[in-house]
Amino acid sequence: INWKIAKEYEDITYKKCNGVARIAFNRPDVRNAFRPKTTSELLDAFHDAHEDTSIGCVLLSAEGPSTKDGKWAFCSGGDQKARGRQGYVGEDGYHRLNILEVQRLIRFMPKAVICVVPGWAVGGGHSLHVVCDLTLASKENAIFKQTDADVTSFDAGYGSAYLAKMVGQKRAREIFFLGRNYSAQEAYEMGMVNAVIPHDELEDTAYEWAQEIMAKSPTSIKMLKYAMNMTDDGMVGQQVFAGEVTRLAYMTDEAKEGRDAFLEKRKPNFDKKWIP
Ligand code: 1HA
Repeated sequence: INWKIAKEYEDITYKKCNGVARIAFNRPDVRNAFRPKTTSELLDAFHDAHEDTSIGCVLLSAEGPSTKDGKWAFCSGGDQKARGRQGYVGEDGYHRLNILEVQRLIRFMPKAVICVVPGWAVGGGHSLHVVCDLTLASKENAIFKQTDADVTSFDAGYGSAYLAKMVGQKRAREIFFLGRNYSAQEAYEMGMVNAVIPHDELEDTAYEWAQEIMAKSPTSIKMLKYAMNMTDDGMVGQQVFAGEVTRLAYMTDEAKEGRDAFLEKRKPNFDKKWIP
Protein backbone atom coordinates (compact mmCIF):
# COMPACT_ATOMS: atom_id res chain seq x y z
CA ILE A 1 0.00 0.00 0.00
CA ASN A 2 1.51 3.27 -1.12
CA TRP A 3 0.46 5.44 1.85
CA LYS A 4 1.16 9.17 1.52
CA ILE A 5 1.43 11.32 4.64
CA ALA A 6 -1.61 13.62 4.67
CA LYS A 7 -0.48 15.76 7.61
CA GLU A 8 2.21 15.60 10.27
CA TYR A 9 1.11 15.33 13.91
CA GLU A 10 2.79 14.50 17.20
CA ASP A 11 0.47 11.90 18.78
CA ILE A 12 -1.07 10.36 15.66
CA THR A 13 -0.14 9.56 12.08
CA TYR A 14 -2.44 10.46 9.18
CA LYS A 15 -2.04 8.94 5.74
CA LYS A 16 -4.06 8.47 2.58
CA CYS A 17 -3.98 6.03 -0.36
CA ASN A 18 -6.49 5.45 -3.18
CA GLY A 19 -9.50 6.88 -1.39
CA VAL A 20 -8.67 5.33 2.00
CA ALA A 21 -7.62 7.49 4.95
CA ARG A 22 -5.63 5.89 7.76
CA ILE A 23 -5.61 7.61 11.13
CA ALA A 24 -3.42 5.88 13.72
CA PHE A 25 -2.52 6.42 17.37
CA ASN A 26 1.20 6.97 17.74
CA ARG A 27 2.06 6.72 21.45
CA PRO A 28 2.93 3.01 21.52
CA ASP A 29 5.11 3.28 24.65
CA VAL A 30 2.02 4.12 26.74
CA ARG A 31 -0.19 1.58 24.93
CA ASN A 32 -1.49 4.48 22.79
CA ALA A 33 -3.27 6.22 25.67
CA PHE A 34 -4.83 9.51 24.54
CA ARG A 35 -4.14 12.89 26.10
CA PRO A 36 -5.87 16.15 25.04
CA LYS A 37 -3.26 16.73 22.32
CA THR A 38 -4.09 13.28 20.90
CA THR A 39 -7.82 13.92 20.83
CA SER A 40 -7.35 17.39 19.27
CA GLU A 41 -5.25 15.83 16.53
CA LEU A 42 -7.82 13.05 16.03
CA LEU A 43 -10.58 15.65 15.66
CA ASP A 44 -8.52 17.52 13.08
CA ALA A 45 -7.73 14.40 11.04
CA PHE A 46 -11.28 13.02 11.20
CA HIS A 47 -12.60 16.41 10.15
CA ASP A 48 -10.28 16.36 7.13
CA ALA A 49 -11.31 12.79 6.23
CA HIS A 50 -14.95 13.84 6.56
CA GLU A 51 -14.55 16.83 4.22
CA ASP A 52 -12.23 15.24 1.63
CA THR A 53 -14.53 14.04 -1.18
CA SER A 54 -11.80 11.75 -2.54
CA ILE A 55 -11.89 9.72 0.70
CA GLY A 56 -14.47 6.92 0.85
CA CYS A 57 -13.43 4.94 3.90
CA VAL A 58 -11.43 5.59 7.07
CA LEU A 59 -9.24 3.16 9.01
CA LEU A 60 -8.67 3.92 12.70
CA SER A 61 -5.53 2.03 13.63
CA ALA A 62 -2.39 2.29 15.74
CA GLU A 63 1.36 2.41 15.31
CA GLY A 64 3.55 0.00 17.21
CA PRO A 65 4.85 -2.02 18.78
CA SER A 66 6.13 -0.41 21.99
CA THR A 67 9.84 0.38 21.85
CA LYS A 68 10.03 -0.63 25.53
CA ASP A 69 8.69 -4.19 25.45
CA GLY A 70 7.60 -4.91 21.85
CA LYS A 71 3.91 -5.24 22.78
CA TRP A 72 1.10 -4.01 20.52
CA ALA A 73 -1.79 -1.76 21.47
CA PHE A 74 -4.70 -0.16 19.67
CA CYS A 75 -5.49 2.26 22.50
CA SER A 76 -5.53 2.05 26.31
CA GLY A 77 -8.00 4.92 26.77
CA GLY A 78 -7.48 8.22 28.54
CA ASP A 79 -3.92 8.99 29.67
CA GLN A 80 -4.24 8.69 33.43
CA LYS A 81 -1.24 10.97 33.89
CA ALA A 82 -3.15 13.77 32.15
CA ARG A 83 -6.29 13.23 34.20
CA GLY A 84 -7.38 16.08 36.44
CA ARG A 85 -10.44 16.58 38.61
CA GLN A 86 -12.88 17.41 35.78
CA GLY A 87 -11.37 15.76 32.73
CA TYR A 88 -8.10 15.37 30.89
CA VAL A 89 -5.86 18.42 31.17
CA GLY A 90 -4.19 19.85 28.07
CA GLU A 91 -1.32 22.31 27.62
CA ASP A 92 -3.82 25.16 27.97
CA GLY A 93 -4.80 23.92 31.45
CA TYR A 94 -8.43 23.22 30.56
CA HIS A 95 -10.06 19.93 31.56
CA ARG A 96 -11.70 18.17 28.65
CA LEU A 97 -13.53 14.96 27.73
CA ASN A 98 -13.18 15.54 24.01
CA ILE A 99 -12.76 11.89 23.10
CA LEU A 100 -16.57 12.03 23.11
CA GLU A 101 -16.38 14.51 20.20
CA VAL A 102 -14.16 12.01 18.39
CA GLN A 103 -16.81 9.34 19.00
CA ARG A 104 -19.47 11.63 17.51
CA LEU A 105 -17.35 12.37 14.41
CA ILE A 106 -16.91 8.63 13.82
CA ARG A 107 -20.59 7.97 14.44
CA PHE A 108 -21.87 10.71 12.12
CA MET A 109 -19.17 10.46 9.46
CA PRO A 110 -20.92 9.79 6.10
CA LYS A 111 -18.31 7.10 5.34
CA ALA A 112 -17.52 3.74 6.89
CA VAL A 113 -14.92 3.77 9.68
CA ILE A 114 -13.05 0.48 10.20
CA CYS A 115 -11.31 -0.04 13.53
CA VAL A 116 -8.05 -1.96 13.17
CA VAL A 117 -7.03 -3.51 16.50
CA PRO A 118 -3.41 -4.75 16.54
CA GLY A 119 -3.20 -5.16 20.34
CA TRP A 120 -4.82 -3.87 23.54
CA ALA A 121 -8.22 -2.13 23.17
CA VAL A 122 -8.88 -0.94 26.71
CA GLY A 123 -11.14 1.57 28.51
CA GLY A 124 -11.85 4.53 26.22
CA GLY A 125 -9.93 2.65 23.49
CA HIS A 126 -12.43 -0.19 23.78
CA SER A 127 -15.27 2.32 23.45
CA LEU A 128 -13.74 3.73 20.27
CA HIS A 129 -13.79 0.28 18.68
CA VAL A 130 -17.44 -0.08 19.74
CA VAL A 131 -18.41 3.15 17.99
CA CYS A 132 -16.62 2.33 14.70
CA ASP A 133 -18.68 0.71 11.94
CA LEU A 134 -16.54 -2.43 11.69
CA THR A 135 -13.71 -3.95 13.75
CA LEU A 136 -10.87 -6.17 12.50
CA ALA A 137 -8.64 -7.69 15.17
CA SER A 138 -5.17 -9.22 15.28
CA LYS A 139 -5.48 -12.96 15.90
CA GLU A 140 -2.31 -13.13 17.99
CA ASN A 141 -2.22 -9.77 19.78
CA ALA A 142 -5.64 -8.15 20.14
CA ILE A 143 -7.00 -8.08 23.69
CA PHE A 144 -10.29 -6.39 24.56
CA LYS A 145 -10.75 -5.15 28.13
CA GLN A 146 -12.90 -2.65 30.01
CA THR A 147 -11.14 -1.00 32.95
CA ASP A 148 -13.57 1.92 33.31
CA ALA A 149 -14.86 0.61 36.65
CA ASP A 150 -11.29 0.22 37.95
CA VAL A 151 -10.35 3.86 37.41
CA THR A 152 -13.75 5.58 37.87
CA SER A 153 -13.82 6.96 34.35
CA PHE A 154 -16.78 5.27 32.78
CA ASP A 155 -18.38 5.59 29.37
CA ALA A 156 -22.12 5.58 30.08
CA GLY A 157 -22.90 6.26 26.41
CA TYR A 158 -21.96 4.29 23.31
CA GLY A 159 -19.13 2.47 25.11
CA SER A 160 -21.57 0.62 27.39
CA ALA A 161 -25.19 1.05 26.30
CA TYR A 162 -24.46 0.62 22.58
CA LEU A 163 -22.08 -2.25 23.35
CA ALA A 164 -25.00 -4.00 25.07
CA LYS A 165 -27.00 -3.75 21.85
CA MET A 166 -24.06 -5.35 20.06
CA VAL A 167 -23.14 -8.25 22.35
CA GLY A 168 -26.28 -8.52 24.49
CA GLN A 169 -26.99 -7.26 28.01
CA LYS A 170 -25.43 -10.13 29.96
CA ARG A 171 -22.18 -10.01 28.03
CA ALA A 172 -21.90 -6.21 28.17
CA ARG A 173 -22.44 -6.24 31.94
CA GLU A 174 -19.80 -8.95 32.29
CA ILE A 175 -17.31 -6.92 30.21
CA PHE A 176 -17.80 -3.83 32.38
CA PHE A 177 -18.44 -5.38 35.81
CA LEU A 178 -15.59 -7.91 35.74
CA GLY A 179 -13.13 -6.14 33.42
CA ARG A 180 -11.59 -9.35 32.10
CA ASN A 181 -9.38 -9.81 29.04
CA TYR A 182 -11.01 -11.15 25.88
CA SER A 183 -9.12 -12.47 22.87
CA ALA A 184 -9.92 -11.52 19.27
CA GLN A 185 -11.67 -14.87 18.84
CA GLU A 186 -13.80 -14.36 21.96
CA ALA A 187 -14.69 -10.82 20.84
CA TYR A 188 -15.63 -12.24 17.43
CA GLU A 189 -17.89 -14.85 19.00
CA MET A 190 -19.60 -12.14 21.05
CA GLY A 191 -20.38 -10.18 17.88
CA MET A 192 -18.20 -7.13 18.49
CA VAL A 193 -15.47 -8.04 15.99
CA ASN A 194 -16.11 -8.67 12.29
CA ALA A 195 -13.03 -10.78 11.55
CA VAL A 196 -9.97 -12.23 13.27
CA ILE A 197 -6.94 -11.68 11.05
CA PRO A 198 -3.34 -12.96 11.33
CA HIS A 199 -1.31 -10.03 12.69
CA ASP A 200 0.93 -9.71 9.62
CA GLU A 201 -2.10 -9.41 7.32
CA LEU A 202 -4.18 -7.06 9.49
CA GLU A 203 -3.44 -3.72 7.81
CA ASP A 204 -3.61 -5.12 4.27
CA THR A 205 -6.91 -6.82 5.05
CA ALA A 206 -8.37 -3.60 6.46
CA TYR A 207 -7.30 -1.80 3.27
CA GLU A 208 -8.95 -4.53 1.14
CA TRP A 209 -12.18 -4.28 3.15
CA ALA A 210 -12.10 -0.51 2.60
CA GLN A 211 -11.64 -0.99 -1.15
CA GLU A 212 -14.57 -3.44 -1.24
CA ILE A 213 -16.82 -0.93 0.52
CA MET A 214 -15.68 1.81 -1.85
CA ALA A 215 -16.80 -0.23 -4.88
CA LYS A 216 -20.39 0.27 -3.62
CA SER A 217 -22.57 3.31 -4.20
CA PRO A 218 -21.49 6.11 -1.83
CA THR A 219 -25.05 7.30 -1.24
CA SER A 220 -26.16 3.79 -0.33
CA ILE A 221 -23.33 3.32 2.17
CA LYS A 222 -24.01 6.69 3.75
CA MET A 223 -27.78 6.27 3.98
CA LEU A 224 -27.47 2.69 5.28
CA LYS A 225 -25.02 3.80 7.99
CA TYR A 226 -27.36 6.61 9.02
CA ALA A 227 -30.39 4.29 8.89
CA MET A 228 -28.68 1.81 11.21
CA ASN A 229 -27.56 4.61 13.52
CA MET A 230 -30.93 6.29 13.65
CA THR A 231 -32.74 3.71 15.77
CA ASP A 232 -30.26 4.34 18.58
CA ASP A 233 -29.53 8.05 18.11
CA GLY A 234 -32.94 9.60 18.79
CA MET A 235 -33.66 13.03 17.35
CA VAL A 236 -29.97 13.62 16.52
CA GLY A 237 -29.99 10.42 14.45
CA GLN A 238 -33.11 11.65 12.68
CA GLN A 239 -31.49 15.06 12.14
CA VAL A 240 -28.44 13.50 10.46
CA PHE A 241 -30.64 11.25 8.30
CA ALA A 242 -33.01 14.14 7.55
CA GLY A 243 -30.16 16.31 6.27
CA GLU A 244 -29.40 13.71 3.64
CA VAL A 245 -33.10 13.35 2.73
CA THR A 246 -33.21 17.11 2.18
CA ARG A 247 -30.09 16.92 0.05
CA LEU A 248 -31.75 14.27 -2.17
CA ALA A 249 -34.90 16.42 -2.40
CA TYR A 250 -32.76 19.40 -3.51
CA MET A 251 -31.78 17.38 -6.57
CA THR A 252 -35.38 17.20 -7.90
CA ASP A 253 -37.04 19.50 -10.46
CA GLU A 254 -39.56 20.41 -7.77
CA ALA A 255 -36.86 21.86 -5.54
CA LYS A 256 -35.39 23.81 -8.45
CA GLU A 257 -38.85 25.24 -9.24
CA GLY A 258 -39.39 26.20 -5.57
CA ARG A 259 -36.09 28.06 -5.42
CA ASP A 260 -36.44 29.69 -8.85
CA ALA A 261 -40.01 30.86 -8.14
CA PHE A 262 -38.84 32.57 -4.95
CA LEU A 263 -35.93 34.28 -6.68
CA GLU A 264 -38.14 35.32 -9.63
CA LYS A 265 -40.87 36.61 -7.25
CA ARG A 266 -43.63 34.41 -8.74
CA LYS A 267 -45.83 31.55 -7.56
CA PRO A 268 -44.16 28.14 -7.92
CA ASN A 269 -45.58 25.95 -10.67
CA PHE A 270 -45.01 22.44 -9.35
CA ASP A 271 -45.71 19.67 -11.78
CA LYS A 272 -48.54 18.19 -9.69
CA LYS A 273 -47.62 14.54 -9.75
CA TRP A 274 -48.24 12.87 -6.40
CA ILE A 275 -46.13 9.83 -7.06
CA PRO A 276 -47.47 6.86 -5.06
O1 1HA B 1 -13.82 5.86 30.02
C1 1HA B 1 -13.31 7.03 29.60
C2 1HA B 1 -14.15 8.10 29.35
C3 1HA B 1 -15.53 8.05 29.57
C4 1HA B 1 -16.33 9.17 29.34
C5 1HA B 1 -15.76 10.34 28.89
C6 1HA B 1 -14.41 10.39 28.63
C7 1HA B 1 -13.60 9.29 28.88
C8 1HA B 1 -12.25 9.37 28.67
C9 1HA B 1 -11.44 8.29 28.93
C10 1HA B 1 -11.96 7.11 29.42
C11 1HA B 1 -11.04 6.00 29.72
O2 1HA B 1 -10.28 5.63 28.89
S1 1HA B 1 -11.04 5.28 31.29
C12 1HA B 1 -9.89 3.97 31.12
C13 1HA B 1 -8.45 4.44 31.18
N1 1HA B 1 -7.54 3.38 30.85
C14 1HA B 1 -7.18 2.39 31.67
O3 1HA B 1 -7.65 2.27 32.78
C15 1HA B 1 -6.18 1.39 31.15
C16 1HA B 1 -4.88 1.54 31.88
N2 1HA B 1 -3.90 0.59 31.34
C17 1HA B 1 -3.91 -0.72 31.62
O4 1HA B 1 -4.81 -1.24 32.26
C18 1HA B 1 -2.76 -1.51 31.12
O5 1HA B 1 -1.69 -0.63 30.86
C19 1HA B 1 -3.06 -2.30 29.81
C20 1HA B 1 -4.08 -3.40 30.14
C21 1HA B 1 -3.60 -1.40 28.70
C22 1HA B 1 -1.77 -2.92 29.29
O6 1HA B 1 -1.15 -3.68 30.30
P1 1HA B 1 0.39 -4.12 30.13
O7 1HA B 1 0.58 -4.75 28.81
O8 1HA B 1 0.76 -4.89 31.36
O9 1HA B 1 1.22 -2.73 30.07
P2 1HA B 1 1.61 -1.72 31.24
O10 1HA B 1 2.94 -2.08 31.81
O11 1HA B 1 0.49 -1.55 32.21
O12 1HA B 1 1.71 -0.35 30.42
C23 1HA B 1 2.85 -0.02 29.66
C24 1HA B 1 3.12 1.46 29.88
O13 1HA B 1 2.02 2.21 29.37
C25 1HA B 1 3.21 1.81 31.36
O14 1HA B 1 4.12 2.90 31.48
P3 1HA B 1 5.60 2.68 32.07
O15 1HA B 1 5.43 1.93 33.35
O16 1HA B 1 6.31 1.88 31.00
O17 1HA B 1 6.13 4.08 32.24
C26 1HA B 1 1.83 2.32 31.68
O18 1HA B 1 1.79 3.23 32.78
C27 1HA B 1 1.49 3.05 30.38
N3 1HA B 1 0.03 3.13 30.21
C28 1HA B 1 -0.81 2.16 29.81
N4 1HA B 1 -2.07 2.61 29.78
C29 1HA B 1 -2.03 3.89 30.16
C30 1HA B 1 -0.68 4.24 30.44
N5 1HA B 1 -0.32 5.47 30.86
C31 1HA B 1 -1.31 6.38 31.00
N6 1HA B 1 -2.61 6.12 30.76
C32 1HA B 1 -3.02 4.90 30.33
N7 1HA B 1 -4.32 4.69 30.05
